[in-house]
Amino acid sequence: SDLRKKLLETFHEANGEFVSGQNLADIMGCTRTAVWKHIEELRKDGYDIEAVRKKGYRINKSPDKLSGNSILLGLETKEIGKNISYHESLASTQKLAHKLADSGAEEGTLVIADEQTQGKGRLLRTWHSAKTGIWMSLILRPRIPMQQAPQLTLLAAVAIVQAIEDTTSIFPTIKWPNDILINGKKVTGILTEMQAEADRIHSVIIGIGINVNQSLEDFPDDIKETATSLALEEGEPISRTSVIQSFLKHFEILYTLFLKEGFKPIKLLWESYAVSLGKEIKASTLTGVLYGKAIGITDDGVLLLKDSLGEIHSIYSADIEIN
Ligand code: BTX
Repeated sequence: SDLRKKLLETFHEANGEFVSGQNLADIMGCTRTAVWKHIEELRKDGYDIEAVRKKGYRINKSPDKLSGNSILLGLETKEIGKNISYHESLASTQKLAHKLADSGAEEGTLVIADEQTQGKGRLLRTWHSAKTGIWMSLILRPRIPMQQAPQLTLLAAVAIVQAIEDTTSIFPTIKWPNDILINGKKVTGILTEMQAEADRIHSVIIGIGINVNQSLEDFPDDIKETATSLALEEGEPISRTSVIQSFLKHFEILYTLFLKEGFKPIKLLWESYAVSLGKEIKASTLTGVLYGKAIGITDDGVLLLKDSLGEIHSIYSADIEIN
């Protein structure tokens, strides 16, 4: 509500100092009892608000506020995420990441926004990016052959699963190539894009969207049935900062391993989280629809589908439905 917004703004301006109840009542144009009621509401939402007689109220801790500094504080990586470009609102973190990559941003630079107004999925689809999710793009400069870039999508998926397992009691699964599911519903999408020339990679930009503290009403109708958030599954709010820090840590470990030993060790981990393998699936590719059993992924991260005639198809890019 407007009053709540005003209350939060006032606390924000007070910068951690006490604001008296009377002062708050004057600013908000309501009674001190009404102020107290709003304070109770904020407490229920996770704000740690201290009340001291004759001094008033102050906020000690806001729930889940994102900032570059709060992510850096306690971040355990060497390179990944050490350079953060944080914004309250962006059209798309991908777009800005491409721009930064063009102008020489170093490996591990992370672009992150509280909200995206034009979040994008694959194939010109929309990614809904209201506040309370994690919307971020990671800039990498790997010296690998171009055709290996899609493997980084699978690597990122493993790191996200590990981060979710670290920060919640949830065990998510991966659906090839880029969905992370909880109880069959989508909690994360990954969009990997590349800047390259001839066969040299300039940069790989991994865009990641994670639904964290959305409630069901926060999702638009077209995805209410298919999407979920960490908070919805866990039954309590989750700190986005912790999820991001954990993701960056796991990503760096896996990425270092990948650059040294290739995709094989990543593949093993990925398979251990995958739901689609061994199942009957429908794969919609740009050239048509295939039905069959998902029998595995190759060392390159390509999905293998065996149809009813026993023929094996390599699938490089598709949407998968598990039957
Ligand atoms: P995708 O094409 O696999 O999935 C897009 C589809 O997922 C949509 O068509 C819709 O059905 C569904 N969807 C849209 N929004 C959500 C959501 N919040 N939760 C669950 N399902 C949803 C996946 O594309 C790649 C998404 C990458 C998003 C990140 S966010 C940071 C970066 N910036 C940016 O613009 N995109 C990436």
